[in-house]
Amino acid sequence: LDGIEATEQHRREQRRESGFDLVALAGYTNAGKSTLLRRLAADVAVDENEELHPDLEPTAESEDRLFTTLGTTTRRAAMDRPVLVTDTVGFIADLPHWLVESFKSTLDSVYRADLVLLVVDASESVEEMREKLVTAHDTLYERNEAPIVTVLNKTDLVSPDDLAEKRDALSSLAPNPLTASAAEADGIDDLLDRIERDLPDYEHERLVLPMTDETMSLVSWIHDHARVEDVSYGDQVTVAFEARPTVIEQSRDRAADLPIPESA
Ligand SMILES: Nc1nc2c(ncn2[C@@H]2O[C@H](COP(=O)(O)OP(=O)(O)OP(=O)(O)O)[C@@H](O)[C@H]2O)c(=O)[nH]1
Ligand SMILES: [Mg+2]
Repeated sequence: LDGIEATEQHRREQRRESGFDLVALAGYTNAGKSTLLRRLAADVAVDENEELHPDLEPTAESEDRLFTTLGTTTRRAAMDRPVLVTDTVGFIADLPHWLVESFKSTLDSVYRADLVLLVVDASESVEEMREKLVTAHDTLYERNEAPIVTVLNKTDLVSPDDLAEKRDALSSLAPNPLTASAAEADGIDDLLDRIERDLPDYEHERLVLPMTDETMSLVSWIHDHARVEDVSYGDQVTVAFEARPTVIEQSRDRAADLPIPESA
């Protein structure tokens, strides 16, 4: 698993540097994430490493299915802004306690996403939906500040009245949700618009750093979290980059914490 994780992390970093925003699909198993991904995707697959699990049947038992999307599928979204959408492992209700931590470690792409689409099966009862939303939020907020957009999927299975009722009942957990039917390709354009609108805007920053040992680790942190435009080394290190506002704030804090070299 470590190997897969390292490779995927490397790939994500390359994509981020080449200017892509990362959107992750999260939610319980069977919510419709993979179906939705196919609807959101531009025609060309960025990569599909499904060959990692060539022997898994779609009907495989849930223990196997936990890992079916571990070799994740990532596709470019069908929109002008360069956005990649990544499918993830579905949460499983009543996951045994001992499995929870290893499950969370498979959510790396969610934790690094710029925006999370939390997909919920709207044909389930309000109680079920509520419980799943609460658990999903707990897991997501633990490690990521990215905006979460809730998608009530499978609207083709729910009457308009029922749907309105469910929206109301869940409004505090899922304010402003989107509704979609991935199966019938309904609501997809609205979803793409919303992604475009809710992705945090990037801001420019230029940091001038003292040349110390710790500086290099800050520069590599910036590489991991931002789109680096230019780095120049002299008596000082200058880094110009674009990043989300929270990343810029963090980079400034880290820069302020750098030790000042004695010769300065
Ligand atoms: N009626 C209906 N069925 C849907 C819709 N979206 C997905 N499905 C069906 O729901 C089932 C699960 O869909 P997937 O896209 O595989 O769900 P998933 O969230 O990727 O599930 P995991 O990979 O197990 O986490 C499939 O049988 C889909 O055909 C929808 O909008 N309406
Ligand atoms: Mg899936």
